[in-house]
Amino acid sequence: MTGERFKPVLYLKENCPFCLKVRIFLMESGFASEIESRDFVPGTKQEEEIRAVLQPHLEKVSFPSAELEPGRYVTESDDIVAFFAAKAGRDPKELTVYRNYVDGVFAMSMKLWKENMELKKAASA
Ligand SMILES: N[C@@H](CCC(=O)N[C@@H](CS)C(=O)NCC(=O)O)C(=O)O
Repeated sequence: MTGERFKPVLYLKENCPFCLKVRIFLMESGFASEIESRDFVPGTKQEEEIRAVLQPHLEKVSFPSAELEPGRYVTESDDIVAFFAAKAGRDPKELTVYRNYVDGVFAMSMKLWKENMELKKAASA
């Protein structure tokens, strides 16, 4: 027994827009020091190692992923933010940078991604 408190572990992929959402929330809320983050660059050995850790605990590995409590693994960025927001006693909607990112650049990139998918589908039909 070490007596050390469990810190949630966050698995983040570099340049992933969903991971950036969680990163911004943690930084702006001041909660970043309460978690342990494991970042990786796609295509590296580190990614393989992280996927091997997560695989047994998740139906489908995606990023961000987190072990929020011992043995409790989740993947949805909104669920991860909601968990940390509750812990931090912060409402994400009241965080200016977070809200600007989610409603601005993030929403726009999702819209463009969907449009691109639809155009590709139509072009190949
Ligand atoms: N709805 C998910 C979407 C996450 C997602 O699609 N993440 C991408 C990375 S940007 C991913 O994990 N792709 C599959 C993979 O890398 O194996 C969320 O909000 O967390």
